[in-house]
Amino acid sequence: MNEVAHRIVPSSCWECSAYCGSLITVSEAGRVMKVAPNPASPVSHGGFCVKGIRALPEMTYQDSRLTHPLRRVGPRGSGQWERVSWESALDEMAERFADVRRKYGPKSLVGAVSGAAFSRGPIMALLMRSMGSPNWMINQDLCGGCRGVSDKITGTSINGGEDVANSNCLLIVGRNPAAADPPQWLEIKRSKERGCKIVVIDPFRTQAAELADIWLRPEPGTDAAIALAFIRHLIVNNLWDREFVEKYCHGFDALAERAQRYTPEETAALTGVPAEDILRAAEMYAAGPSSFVSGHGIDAASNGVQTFRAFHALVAISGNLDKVGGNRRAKRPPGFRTWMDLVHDKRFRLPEEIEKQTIGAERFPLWAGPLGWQTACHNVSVLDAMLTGEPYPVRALYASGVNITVMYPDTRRTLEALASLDFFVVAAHTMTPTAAVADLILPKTTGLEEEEVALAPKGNCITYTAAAIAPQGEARCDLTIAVGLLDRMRALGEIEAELLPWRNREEFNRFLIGDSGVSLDDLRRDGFVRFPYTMGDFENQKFATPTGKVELYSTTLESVGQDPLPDYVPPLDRHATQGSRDAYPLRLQTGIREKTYHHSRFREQAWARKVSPDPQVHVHPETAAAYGLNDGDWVKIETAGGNGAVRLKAHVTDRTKPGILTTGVGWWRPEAPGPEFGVLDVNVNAALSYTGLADPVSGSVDTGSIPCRMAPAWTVNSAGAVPG
Ligand SMILES: Nc1nc2c(c(=O)[nH]1)N[C@H]1C(S)=C(S)[C@@H](COP(=O)(O)OP(=O)(O)OC[C@H]3O[C@@H](n4cnc5c(=O)[nH]c(N)nc54)[C@H](O)[C@@H]3O)O[C@H]1N2
Ligand SMILES: Nc1nc2c(c(=O)[nH]1)N[C@H]1C(S)=C(S)[C@@H](COP(=O)(O)OP(=O)(O)OC[C@H]3O[C@@H](n4cnc5c(=O)[nH]c(N)nc54)[C@H](O)[C@@H]3O)O[C@H]1N2
Ligand code: SF4
Ligand SMILES: [Mo]
Repeated sequence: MNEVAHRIVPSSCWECSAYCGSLITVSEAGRVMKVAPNPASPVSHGGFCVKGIRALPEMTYQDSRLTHPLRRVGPRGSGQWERVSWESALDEMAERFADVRRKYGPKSLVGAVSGAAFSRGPIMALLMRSMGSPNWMINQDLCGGCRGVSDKITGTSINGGEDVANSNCLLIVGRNPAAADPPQWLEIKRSKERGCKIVVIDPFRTQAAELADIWLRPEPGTDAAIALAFIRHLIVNNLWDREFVEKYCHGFDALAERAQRYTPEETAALTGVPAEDILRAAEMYAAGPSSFVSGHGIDAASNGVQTFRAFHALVAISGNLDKVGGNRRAKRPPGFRTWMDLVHDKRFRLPEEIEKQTIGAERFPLWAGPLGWQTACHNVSVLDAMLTGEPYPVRALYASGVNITVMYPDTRRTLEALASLDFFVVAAHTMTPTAAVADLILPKTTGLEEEEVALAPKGNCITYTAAAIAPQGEARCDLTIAVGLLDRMRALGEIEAELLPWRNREEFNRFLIGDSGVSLDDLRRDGFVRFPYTMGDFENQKFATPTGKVELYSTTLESVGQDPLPDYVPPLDRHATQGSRDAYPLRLQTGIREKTYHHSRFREQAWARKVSPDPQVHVHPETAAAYGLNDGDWVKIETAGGNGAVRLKAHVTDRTKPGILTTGVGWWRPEAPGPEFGVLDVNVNAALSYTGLADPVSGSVDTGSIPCRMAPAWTVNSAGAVPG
């Protein structure tokens, strides 16, 4: 077909949290012909990536796109489906939810979504609350949650506020921007060219480490000690910002005392980083203004909140908070509401006594429930509740925009928990190992088909995602699905409260914009709207902590019996005995990003599989030699406390450290037999544990630094991989 370009629609890509500005060329026939970067975007400055350009349109148009509701006809997981109308899909969903609600109570209904980083997060939370359940599961215990909790309770509020473009020193910690955030990587390279210094803390030699002036290569999980050594260096040498600390910080003396222990020598012993490198890096950071750029590498960890507390305290006492070239605090046009605001807004809440029963709130009060960062559940406890009925039964689940079977650790347990449910619904674009075990699948719109309005802290702007084209087939957006379900629940008399008052996206988006003065017309015209803001205005932009100051000493942590001062806590040890130590002599790092994939997405796209055909595990040459491994050999990996083995393909490289195996996450094989689609074979989460040792504040488990063992047990022949 000869297509004629008809219009260019300014939009924003939402395939990852970089929110790049895009320009979408749409044909006369209403088909997307091209997705390109928008150079005018204040968020991405022309940066973009192949996932936005290629994967998003392909996901929208691929033959395997889900375009109408599917209802299970055979046994669960048998792959036998019938096409049903939306009417009958939503009728069934409402009836089954109502049954469960009557039998087990409203709290036995749970939603699962990625979190309040996308609109589907608050929509799910408010949908569940409307039916009387405080329970919604988010990904953030595995993603950014330790950072989020620390940022909140410390009062820094700097998430997304790295001022890379104006900084004199970037402190990049546990972050791999070349793969994970292409627009930020572009900005980092530009900063380096103009003379900005770069300190990288990462056990793996990333491209950022190669660009760095100083690369610190610690033992995984020991970063807090380095942050405390920096703090000590600033204090001992009088390089801290006395004026800011005296006026706006709580607990400096106690912090100073705590940091005393972290001499360069002591820190070197704890982290494996040479003392002189720690000192040089601390001096570089102290010269400032410096910007702390953090990532997943120090987040999903059993000591993640304490590690972030140490870095957030460093940012504050060094005077880099809300300073040009430092870490900007979150800005917004007055009157604009974020998705996180909706989740916390008093108007959309259940009574406190119900919210306190959110699953996991008792054990992790600063994570789950009314005091929690996002008010969501603790996932592991929800899976427990499905399997045991404790603290109360969970019998029905609606999952939208998450692929929990692949992305939650301990795949077998997740599958067991899902199989135990009375009813399970998934909203998705394509068949996934999660959707494959559902009772009902609802077809979801993609980021080319639905309108989204969001605050983008990175660009100090409101971004706009256009519904550039009509949905393929009968795909619907999350709000439309939620409204359809609630209408039916209302008719059945199974609503608790009207907590999702919007009928369509336009109403929802207009509510977010509120009286901020941002115009939807301007957003539609440009794809973004900038807003003015002031830096360092601490009198007007208060610190939202009990003392009203940046809490170096956290009264919030103290109130729940946790250490109020940042400290280095060794990652929780899954080795119960020396025997275990001998049996699991290596350590596994998971989650390193691949340019072609967003987690478990796009695994069905041929171009992506051509670029990254197999799940790789990076093995140091010394380790490879000790195991008699060659590059390209398949290996079997098991972890201490894990619930199975997985198969990965060895890539021998000195990017990783001896004794450490570094791999990605999100692997499954759409072409393999369902319902597993390889999820118990090549998906690293099948080898991990999700129970037991967790961060005492956020409930996060270690997805890195996990004791493991490896066996070169697999060979590949023309029939694929077979046990060797
Ligand atoms: N292409 C692509 N981009 C993505 C995603 C994707 O799936 N694909 N996912 C998006 C999402 S949701 C997220 S959360 C972000 C994550 O993006 P990043 O935060 O950049 O995470 P990673 O790419 O996993 O990089 C983590 C880095 O931490 C290092 N690391 C591991 N353990 C430690 C440690 O103990 N200490 C230190 N200092 N470093 C450590 C690893 O070696 C790695 O270099 O990426 C986003 N961008
Ligand atoms: N071991 C280990 N586990 C990890 C990690 C790790 O590093 N190691 N990383 C963690 C991190 S950082 C994260 S963020 C999570 C990611 O976990 P998930 O969020 O589950 O990951 P995705 O693969 O992006 O799954 C999103 C699913 O939703 C669909 N989807 C995409 N957009 C939309 C939409 O607009 N609406 C709806 N309804 N559906 C949509 C996609 O097609 C896909 O099937 O995994 C975590 N799990
Ligand atoms: S980095 Fe790629 S996937 Fe992420 S928002 Fe930008 S274009 Fe989209
Ligand atoms: Mo994430």
